[in-house]
Amino acid sequence: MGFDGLTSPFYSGTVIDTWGLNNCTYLAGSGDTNDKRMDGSSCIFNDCLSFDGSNDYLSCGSDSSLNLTNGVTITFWLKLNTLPLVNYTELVNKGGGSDPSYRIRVNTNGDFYMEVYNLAYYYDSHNTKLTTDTWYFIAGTYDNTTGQLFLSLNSDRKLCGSSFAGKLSSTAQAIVIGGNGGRSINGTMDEVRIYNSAIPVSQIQALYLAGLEKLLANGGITQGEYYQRIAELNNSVAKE
Ligand SMILES: [Ca+2]
Ligand SMILES: [Ca+2]
Repeated sequence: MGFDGLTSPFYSGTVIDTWGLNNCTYLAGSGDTNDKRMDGSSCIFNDCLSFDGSNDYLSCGSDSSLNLTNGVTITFWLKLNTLPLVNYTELVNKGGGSDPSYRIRVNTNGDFYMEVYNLAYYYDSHNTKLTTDTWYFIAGTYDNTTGQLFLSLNSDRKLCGSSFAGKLSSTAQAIVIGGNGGRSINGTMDEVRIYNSAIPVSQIQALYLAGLEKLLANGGITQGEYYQRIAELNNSVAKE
């Protein structure tokens, strides 16, 4: 879901999913008519969506294609304007409460974590906390055959657990992005992707590199930061 092709001003309505099965409705909260569509140097690829921290989120339905019981990958680009006001703020969340499945959330201190559910919650946070005004590439994978849960921040990939077991629970609850109405981010997201398996680390690194190239071309990062991030990426490629 690239958030591309939206006409400005955009503050509510449909955001197209490229799978075609999970178009989202953008909900901004009553009376909020601020333009949510951003472009150019404010984004990674073409257009992106901003969230104001109050009620803004995407609800993307509960099509059965999103019940990813064998494994899941969630990837997206995120830049926070402020840290969340409450813990458990949703970045991407399929299910919740007594009926969860998979999600990535962020806390008020910048801790972010991936959580999967199979009779019990399995979760762990990344070693690095998120800060504001920085574009991050975040990727989480869970593979039900290995039981491994990985969480990546840019090129820093952490094995969060390897003793989990079994298929993820299905849920009839809708998937939400950027919040859930009560717990919403103040920031920008771009290129949210959800896969029905744990994709290889090489593919995650390629997604990160493609976004980095665009950030540099857009002027979203300095050349110095670009070279630093490329060096970190090359180190991580060598380690894998
Ligand atoms: Ca985009
Ligand atoms: Ca709002």
